[in-house]
Amino acid sequence: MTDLASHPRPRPVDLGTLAEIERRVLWLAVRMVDHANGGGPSNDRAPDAIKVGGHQASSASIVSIMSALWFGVLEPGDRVSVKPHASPVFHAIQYLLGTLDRSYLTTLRSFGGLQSYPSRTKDPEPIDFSTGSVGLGAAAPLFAAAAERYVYAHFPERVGRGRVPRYVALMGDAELDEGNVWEAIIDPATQGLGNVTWVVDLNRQSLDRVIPGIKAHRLEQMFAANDWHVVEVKYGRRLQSAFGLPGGHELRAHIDAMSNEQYQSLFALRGAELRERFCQGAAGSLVAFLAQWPDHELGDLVLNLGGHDLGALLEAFAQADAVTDRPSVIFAYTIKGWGLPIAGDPMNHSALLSESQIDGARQRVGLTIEHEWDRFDPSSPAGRWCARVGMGLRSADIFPPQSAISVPATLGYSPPAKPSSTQEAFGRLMISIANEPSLARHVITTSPDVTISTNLGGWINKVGVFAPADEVDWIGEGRLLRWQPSPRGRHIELGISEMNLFLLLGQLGLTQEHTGETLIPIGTVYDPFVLRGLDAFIYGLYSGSKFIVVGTPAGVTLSYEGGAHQSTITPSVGAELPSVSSVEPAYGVALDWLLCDGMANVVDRVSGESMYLRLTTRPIDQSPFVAARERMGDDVLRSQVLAGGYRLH
Ligand SMILES: Cc1ncc(C[n+]2csc(CCOP(=O)(O)OP(=O)(O)O)c2C)c(N)n1
Ligand SMILES: [Mg+2]
Repeated sequence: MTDLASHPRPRPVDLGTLAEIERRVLWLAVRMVDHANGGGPSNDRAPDAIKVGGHQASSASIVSIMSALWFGVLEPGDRVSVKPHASPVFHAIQYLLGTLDRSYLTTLRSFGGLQSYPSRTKDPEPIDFSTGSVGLGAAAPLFAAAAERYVYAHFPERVGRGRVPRYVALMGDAELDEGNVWEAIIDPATQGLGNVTWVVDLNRQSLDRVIPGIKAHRLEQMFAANDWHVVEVKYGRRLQSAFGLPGGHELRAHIDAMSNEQYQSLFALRGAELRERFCQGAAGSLVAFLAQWPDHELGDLVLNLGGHDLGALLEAFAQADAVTDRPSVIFAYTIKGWGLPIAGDPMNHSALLSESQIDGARQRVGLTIEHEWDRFDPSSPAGRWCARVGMGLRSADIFPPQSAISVPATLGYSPPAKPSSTQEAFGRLMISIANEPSLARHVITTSPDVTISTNLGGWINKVGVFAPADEVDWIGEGRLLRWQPSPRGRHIELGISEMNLFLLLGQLGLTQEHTGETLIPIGTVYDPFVLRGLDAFIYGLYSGSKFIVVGTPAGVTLSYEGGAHQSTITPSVGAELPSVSSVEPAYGVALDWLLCDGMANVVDRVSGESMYLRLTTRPIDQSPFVAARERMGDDVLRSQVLAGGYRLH
């Protein structure tokens, strides 16, 4: 497998130019939201138009991180998920890079325009990961990197340009409230992915409030306990140099001990008032130390956080790159609404700048109304840098072609004479797939600790379990089931997290788009527990992923399993969800045809859909279907099965 230690250092970017780009990105993002809400001279909305919304403060919070990342770090092929409310920042960057046409800047949140949240399937420019349901987009790059690790192990020729791309997630701090984030990092299948970096935009605010007692340190320990490399970008350079002065350590200790609420309240204050609030609870020696800064400079000092220090951010990304044997997380301390009059206001989540505030912001970046949407002058340093970075990043995603995958119309299933169940047939069909190497090489299975009880044992016996490096088979030796983890295995075993199942399936079903190699992912789960992963199921479909999920056993009566194992509403889930065909075959041969059709649909990246199969452990007499085949012939019956219904006599 390719060495993950192949990341070059970030490009040597001029910090002055980077700061100029950062300010322009902020302006464009803020103005896009303003325009969407009817602001500005190009206003063509009725004054009583419905509230459109948009998030200027959330965008401002992450503008430094995203500017540093795109203009100082990313290389072709790297993949990034962007927190939902930073969509305007993302589009502003794509515009400056020359990837997004100017006409889109005035279409945020309008029909056919830029989406409120980054969307793989609906936005006009390439988006690596959709986001929106907080926590899911944050975790997606980790699973994409796990999927890519699998692809590179099985198709080493797919390692593009001799380097393993970065997988970066940019997330809000409140996204760490979502349990799926922790389920993701704890799973053995996501361990050791040194090309993954998460960046937490630590502005200490969520939607409603300043988050009480959010203890970054505790969160950092949770990552470290899961073997993540933790990087902290807490203080900007002004604060760091103040800490270095005699007595400066007291300043640091005072800030570190301060509650989020007290710190956040400083943003509303100026001059002497700010000094008084900041010094509450401080020792006399610290008050004396701070006297060297006049009132009008104190705010710039004590509110100087590292998440807006471009040099500190580039250094943090370099530290993340340097650790290549496990994922990294960067805790970047930021200010929600940074650089705007609403900075740090606890109620700023959905706040919009007034017209005069927009005028002020436009002036601060040196633009007039006539030129407010302009790109940089192409001959200026910022203009040249944007063009150079844009050209480089756009050169990604040209993959060497892959040979066609041919999926047969049938795996030749022959039903047993005695009654049998669809789950039993599924197990036998998977063995048939294993016996067709050209097909099996693209098929990958995964399951949240129900591999054996969903009948994948025979398949595993033939194809083995995936692990990044060879492991000893401690379990299988001398038994019927071989459980031999190795880079050649074709099954990824997960812990009992249905969220992780669907997040992984979602990313396995996008390897064509991310790596150029199509996989046919088949996940198995007890059908009642599909609902435990439902939001990630929806997320995968919305992202345009293609996969097969097998809910088995399914049904209202799982006999001895009792009431807790009844999947009563999953049929309607399957029927209601778009982009997935939901089927519940009764007979083994019907399942054979459907499974083949499902695989062909996964391979068809243009018009194919995902498939949700509900199977059962109840054996039934197969002879009525045998009779139907004789009566109608396979061609007719098969087309009726695939269409969704057929007649038995
Ligand atoms: C699953 C889910 N629940 C709730 C929301 C509504 N929501 C959107 S953003 C947000 C708060 C996000 O706070 P944070 O992640 O800290 O972002 P930031 O402060 O950067 O805006 C909430 C509750 C959502 N989008 N998804
Ligand atoms: Mg936040």
